[in-house]
Amino acid sequence: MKKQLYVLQDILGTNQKIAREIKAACEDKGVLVLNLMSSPGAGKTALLEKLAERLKNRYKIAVIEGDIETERDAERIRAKGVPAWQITTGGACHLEAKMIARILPLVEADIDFLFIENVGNLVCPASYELGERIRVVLLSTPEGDDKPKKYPKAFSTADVLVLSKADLLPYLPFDLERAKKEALDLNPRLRIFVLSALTGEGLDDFIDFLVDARSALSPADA
Ligand SMILES: Nc1nc2c(ncn2[C@@H]2O[C@H](COP(=O)(O)OP(=O)(O)OP(=O)(O)O)[C@@H](O)[C@H]2O)c(=O)[nH]1
Ligand SMILES: [Mg+2]
Repeated sequence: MKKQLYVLQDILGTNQKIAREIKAACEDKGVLVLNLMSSPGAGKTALLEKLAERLKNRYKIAVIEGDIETERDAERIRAKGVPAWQITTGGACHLEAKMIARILPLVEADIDFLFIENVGNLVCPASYELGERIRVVLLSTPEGDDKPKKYPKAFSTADVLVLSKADLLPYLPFDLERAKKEALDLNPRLRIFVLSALTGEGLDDFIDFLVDARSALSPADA
């Protein structure tokens, strides 16, 4: 048991070291790195498709996609005219920093935003930093308002909570205030956005937040 613990500590320690190197290198270049986490199907790629449409004419953006199998999500992003790299983990339930480090040399150095979509999973990705400045957790309305306290690490380690699929709120017994309160109880510094990638509602506020965060990183050339 003890040996298992040491091995896990070693894996996480190595991951954190690589993640910190990625973070420093990207921030030096003025690249805002975001790590999107959620359970499968909460709408990570749909949100990135919308962000691609809205940001690509004003900013240089790139996307790294994480999935167990298939190139599907990267193809969806490329169809929006934004460069995307697909990592397939072949079974692993999360991305690790070393996987991002392998892709980074392929990504243009002068981008403004690097979005990393993690493997759909509300548990394992929370333990692995990827070099992100901003960690975003999505919770979609069909999943239920009771999820933050059941999957606490995803919410307690995030900087931003996106309550997604807001267009479905009229049809679901999802208590927005309960979800917000549960998440804030775990993490009072969470920024919360309620939005729909389908209708675009709430998207402007989220985009303003992203642009401000990018400016704060590099005020001179934002
Ligand atoms: N009604 C509604 N449906 C949405 C919204 N966003 C995404 N969807 C739908 O939800 C499903 C899953 O969306 P994806 O963007 O593929 O979700 P994901 O989180 O990227 O999924 P994985 O990559 O498999 O983890 C798709 O059928 C989308 O069309 C939304 O804002 N409203
Ligand atoms: Mg996806």
